[in-house]
Amino acid sequence: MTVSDTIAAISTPPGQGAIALVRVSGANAIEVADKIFHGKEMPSQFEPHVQHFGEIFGPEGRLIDQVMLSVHRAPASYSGEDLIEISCHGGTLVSAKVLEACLRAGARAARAGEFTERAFLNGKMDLTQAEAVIDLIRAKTDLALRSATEQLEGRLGEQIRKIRDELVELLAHINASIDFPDEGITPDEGETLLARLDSIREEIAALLATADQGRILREGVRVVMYGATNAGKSSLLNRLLGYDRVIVSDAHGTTRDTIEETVNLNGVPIRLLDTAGLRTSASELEREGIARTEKSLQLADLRLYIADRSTSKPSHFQERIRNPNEITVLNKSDLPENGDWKDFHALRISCLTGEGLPELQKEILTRITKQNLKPESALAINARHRDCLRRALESCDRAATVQAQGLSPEYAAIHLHDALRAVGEVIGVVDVEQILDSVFSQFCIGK
Ligand SMILES: Nc1nc2c(ncn2[C@@H]2O[C@H](COP(=O)(O)OP(=O)(O)OP(=O)(O)O)[C@@H](O)[C@H]2O)c(=O)[nH]1
Ligand SMILES: [Mg+2]
Repeated sequence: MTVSDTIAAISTPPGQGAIALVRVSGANAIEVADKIFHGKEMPSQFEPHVQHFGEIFGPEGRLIDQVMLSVHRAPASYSGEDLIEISCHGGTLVSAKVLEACLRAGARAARAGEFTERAFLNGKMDLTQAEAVIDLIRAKTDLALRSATEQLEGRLGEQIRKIRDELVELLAHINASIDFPDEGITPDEGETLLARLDSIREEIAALLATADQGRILREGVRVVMYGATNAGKSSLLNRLLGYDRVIVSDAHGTTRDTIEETVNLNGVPIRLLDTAGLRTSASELEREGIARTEKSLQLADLRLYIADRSTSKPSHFQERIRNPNEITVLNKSDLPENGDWKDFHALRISCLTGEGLPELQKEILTRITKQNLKPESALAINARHRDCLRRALESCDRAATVQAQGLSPEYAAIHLHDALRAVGEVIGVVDVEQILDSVFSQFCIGK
């Protein structure tokens, strides 16, 4: 596949900064640079990857800025095409004028993610690596960053290619037995074929099992704090965040809406939700808040039930505590304990003094890690990969069923072709056009 036109964009975020970067990529990129750059040499004569000082001139020959410009020749560039990078001064207007000069000299404005899309189309990276670029940009914690870096290095792509190769080989055996039944070739059949298929299914299932980890690293773990009014939920949010994000007061029903903030616990992004306190005699407004609390509880990965230990224990409380996805927290340990809580097994904290907070943070991490986070394995698929791999697994299952039923191998072959297509979608080797848009539209312009 070849892409002919030349694109340009400001690659640095909008706003003021010391430097802004304008990128131009495509067959005419160097020609564009020659037109607008004035220095000791023409960009077309530059040694690749070396920055050169010069001036950028606009259409009427007016000086726009003093810049550093480097030329990266195809295929040794990020996009795999001729690529120009212009570092100009970081004002919003300056970079916009430099971009405009590039556009007037023959480039067109790039769409979001188009530089990375070209890198993919030019074979510089597979689709999982392109997606890793987005993850890298969005990563909020070290662990998420490590996962993105490994994916960018191609670890996921490698695994997928291995599964593809095995499927291709399996299909080859089946086709051989269909096409040349009497030629003296002895392709794998029956049990041997099923055993091969089984091992492929296991590999796909193992990758699918990393989906939860992927979601957590990309989106964070949803931890919802709930409980009676005035228990100290909002105080705990502020404490864990380290600043006064939400209003705290001794009035019951202070928080009316759900409020979300992200905190970083040992590299795991935690999306902490503060909710409206639960009570029955409430205004309509407050009832809406409570309805939202209940909705967010349904989506929680982990719940923190917060109770005020200086008040009596609510009825029906006992049943809740055995849930592995729930931690019971008794707040206000600086106050005398109500007799109801005597010998009650729960984490005791004080948002006032900070007592018990490190233990609570540790417990949150333990619960999450037990569920589905394996910090030692950074491989983690995203929702799109999961969708492809699920379909692949289903097709493999169908192939196994028809094979086990002793039906003609053509039937298994049909399902295996489906599986092959679904696995290929992960790295972008089939139905490329269709999936490209959805992947690259998430990028920023200039990446
Ligand atoms: N003594 C003491 N007071 C606390 C502690 N934590 C919170 N408080 C007080 O308890 C009151 C209620 O705290 P909030 O954090 O607003 O409680 P909440 O659970 O968010 O309440 P609602 O939003 O009404 O559901 C405030 O006056 C806090 O200052 C604590 O550990 N010790
Ligand atoms: Mg509150």
